[in-house]
Amino acid sequence: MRALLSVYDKTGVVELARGLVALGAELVSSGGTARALQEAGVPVRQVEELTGFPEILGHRVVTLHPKVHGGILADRDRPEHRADLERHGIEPIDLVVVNLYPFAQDPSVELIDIGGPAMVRAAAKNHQHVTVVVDPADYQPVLDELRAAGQVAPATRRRLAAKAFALTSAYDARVAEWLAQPAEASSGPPEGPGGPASALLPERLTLVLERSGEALRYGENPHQRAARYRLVGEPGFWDQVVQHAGVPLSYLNLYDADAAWTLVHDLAAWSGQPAAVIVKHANPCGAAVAPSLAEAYRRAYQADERSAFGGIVALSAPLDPETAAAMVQAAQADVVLAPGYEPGTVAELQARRKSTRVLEAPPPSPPLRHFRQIAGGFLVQDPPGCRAARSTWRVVTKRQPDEAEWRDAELAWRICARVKSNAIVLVKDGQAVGIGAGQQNRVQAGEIAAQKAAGRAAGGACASDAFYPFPDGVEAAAAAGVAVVVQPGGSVRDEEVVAAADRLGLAMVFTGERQFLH
Ligand code: 93A
Repeated sequence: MRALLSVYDKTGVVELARGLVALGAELVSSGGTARALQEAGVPVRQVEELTGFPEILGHRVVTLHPKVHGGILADRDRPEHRADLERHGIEPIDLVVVNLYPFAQDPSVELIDIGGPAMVRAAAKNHQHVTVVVDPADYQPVLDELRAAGQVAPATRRRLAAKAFALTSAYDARVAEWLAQPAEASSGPPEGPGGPASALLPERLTLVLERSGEALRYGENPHQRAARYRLVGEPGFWDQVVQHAGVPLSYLNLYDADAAWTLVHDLAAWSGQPAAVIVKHANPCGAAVAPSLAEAYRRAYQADERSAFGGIVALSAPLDPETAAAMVQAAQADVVLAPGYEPGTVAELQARRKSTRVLEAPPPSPPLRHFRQIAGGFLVQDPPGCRAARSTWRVVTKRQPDEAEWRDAELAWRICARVKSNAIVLVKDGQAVGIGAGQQNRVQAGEIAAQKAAGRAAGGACASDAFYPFPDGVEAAAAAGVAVVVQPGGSVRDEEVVAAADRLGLAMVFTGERQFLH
């Protein structure tokens, strides 16, 4: 057996090489990989010994040679291929181990790998005779198969070939996306909200996705099939989440947990305090910040105890015994997400309800783009969320908010940005006391919020995700007792709306930024 190893990421390559040598394989490697193996005392031939041709153009041409590609592509079952090998002194290559220049991390012309994908595609094409390995996670399973059976099974070779083509197509898609940007915008990574490159949406988007794990039990409803996918070559957020207890995650668990985790981190980062969020049907029904996590949780729960049943609870800090004790006294949760768990707290949650999914998660990695499928295509936009900061907001009433009112207004606004439209959020002292979500008119969203607040919004803040088209919404906010209203502004009737706020003794702040969410 002859193996060709050419890897940018040298993780695990020495162990793989040792294993292959122990099985009697001859190793051939490009410059850097050969050096790494030699330093580890593993016998290896340089590619240039095989080809009789040195690396040229500062590593641009290393393995691009008929002696390499002939050795990979030869169909061993065809006499004319075997004759070609013989005539040109080409040695067959049975195993190709390659990983590519990290173009995605630092896009530049020099990091466009040419020789690596060429070998990967050649080996994948000839998978009937050649094994291609592009992922260090496959080193051990391949070694195991070789040890057990003396060869890699045809089904494994086919699976690895499919993985290899998925990798090269994802790789080329990134290059194409980068090149489609004008040169001055493409000096950094291809995406980034707020960055110069994001001024343009890419002309072409090729997403190569792979299923992560087994299919989910079902989709939103039992008659819909579902699975979670991630971008090829980029282990996603959910691949790093550790489940400590509970039954497997469902489609809706993942959807709601994503909303809860994003919001709780936003609130904790903004406030500098522990935060807790409870989500139902993708909308927060409770959200609070407080000096302690237990207090934040209690206040998030008390926001809407009825809706919290079976909800997704997200905590910004590791679960401590006091918070766990509060949680087991409250309505049962379907999912709990936290950055960690103090000793005993997982068991306490489990004792409350065995099936609750208890998840330990890293900080969220917000998507760079937001996709929605419609008939015949996709809508693509920048991800939702707050961009404008308080420093750019404008008080438009005679009355100015005091500092406590400002804080409540900011919190109400941040929560409102994560509630499906039309959304009205009432906040008092760091706690959402009434959340009106997903109504087709703003007044009713306000009525629902006020009804849920049941008098608790007095002296607090009201946020509206879009402008008030009429004074009636502001009158409803005043009836709920709030002291300040925060909204984007921009209605043709702004003057009437501000006059109503003045008449009602409210402070009103314009953010200049709408927060529709669907
Ligand atoms: O510059 S290349 O496009 N030209 C080549 O001929 C070539 N052969 C292998 N890049 C090439 N490679 C890449 O070099 C591999 O894909 C791998 O990422 C890296 C390994 O180089 P080294 O073994 O010298 O560290």
